Parts: sequence; structure tokens; C-alpha cells
Amino acid sequence: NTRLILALDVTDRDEAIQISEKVAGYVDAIKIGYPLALATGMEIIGQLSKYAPIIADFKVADIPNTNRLICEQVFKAGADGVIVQGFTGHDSLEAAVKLAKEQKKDIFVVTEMSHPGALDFMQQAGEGIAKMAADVKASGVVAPATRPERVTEIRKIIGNELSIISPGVGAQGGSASDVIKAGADWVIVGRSIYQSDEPDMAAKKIVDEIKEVI
Ligand code: BMP
Repeated sequence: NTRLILALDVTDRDEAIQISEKVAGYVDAIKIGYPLALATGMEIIGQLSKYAPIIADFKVADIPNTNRLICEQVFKAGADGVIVQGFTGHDSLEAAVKLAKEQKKDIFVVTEMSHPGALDFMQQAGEGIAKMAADVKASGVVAPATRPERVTEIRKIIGNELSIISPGVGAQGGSASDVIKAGADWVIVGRSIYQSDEPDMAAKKIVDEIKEVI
């Protein structure tokens, strides 16, 4: 385990494959989202899954039935995990988690996001969402590396059964070692790796930084 997840928000298929090939040895998973899937089509999930498990970040936020239908398609495309929003409430989360468990896949629930605007409304809901994610037995939550103290709070709420995956390191100002110390299990890093001239070395540097604090 390197405790690093690559957020691969490029929009070119060849570039996505080249970067994945280079960093495969340094990451535990590759997170892809709308930018790459909309640019290349869903088959990119199958193409990248030979390098690392794929977490599909579609921030699913719908009624239970639609959540289930969406997750079904994403798992069918070859993803190992799906990220869903938590603000939709317990029934929507439950629908996604139930399907994931049947297929031995993972659901990660967004608690509060890493950008400044998350303070407008989202943060007030974050702890309630974290509790709900634990109640429905999701695999983990997404919590902000830009606010390590919130990661510590969320860890207290969810206990040790759920994982915390944490974006906001590098380009958004968060530090990999600080958020791991605060209680995250994985850091999610995008631009600092895929925009680097040497993505493999950029990834290695983060992995080394994490190793120093665990
Ligand atoms: P970057 O390291 O380039 O900032 O990328 C972070 C990734 O994590 C992006 O894919 C972004 O959409 C995602 N993300 C985030 O930054 N904050 C959140 O709260 C939730 C996310 O999914």
C-alpha cells in the first residue's frame, strides 16, 4: 500500500494511458471522473483498470433507484468503486451501498468538499453525512485534505471500519503528510502529478512523504 490515489483529470486518452503506465507502481488506485469519461467514453475505465483499481468519481446524487441504476452501469464498465454524494440522505446511500456489497465493490461518500465554497453550506452537514456513511456501512468517505482538522473530526465519527480518502493535496494547498497524520488512509492527488513533467517522480515524492509519517 502506497496510500496514494491518482486523480486522473486529463481529457486525452493516450495521455491518460501513458500517465497510468508511469505511475502504476506508486498508486493504490486511479480516480477518474467526468472530465476523462466524458472526453473518452466509459471504456476508458476498462483500459485503465489494468494499471490499478479504478474509483469512478461521478459524485452520484440522486434518488435511490437512480443511484442504483447509475452504480450498476459504472460497475459494469469495470470500476471497483464509485464516489457518491452524501447530502441526498440515507436511502440514496443505502441503495448504492447495497448494490456495491452484492458485487463486492466499494462506495465512498463525500462528506464535505475541499474547496472554499464548501464552507457556504456543506461543512454544516459534513458530520451528519459522515455518521450516515458509517450507519449504512459504506467502504469509506471523501474528506478534505485542505482542512486536516476536519478529517480528524470525521475520523472520530466514523471509527476505524471506514476508510478516509482525501483530496486537496498540492494544487489546492493541502499537505499529504499532514492529512495522513490527521487520520486519512489515502490521499488523492491530481494536478501535482499529472501536470508534472515527470509524473512518476512526482508520485514517488508524495509516497515518500507519506512513508515518513506512518
Ligand atoms: P487536484 O489534486 O488536481 O486538486 O485534484 C483533486 C481531485 O479530487 C479532483 O478530481 C477533484 O474533482 C476531486 N475532489 C476534490 O478536489 N475535493 C473534494 O472535496 C472532492 C473531490 O472529489
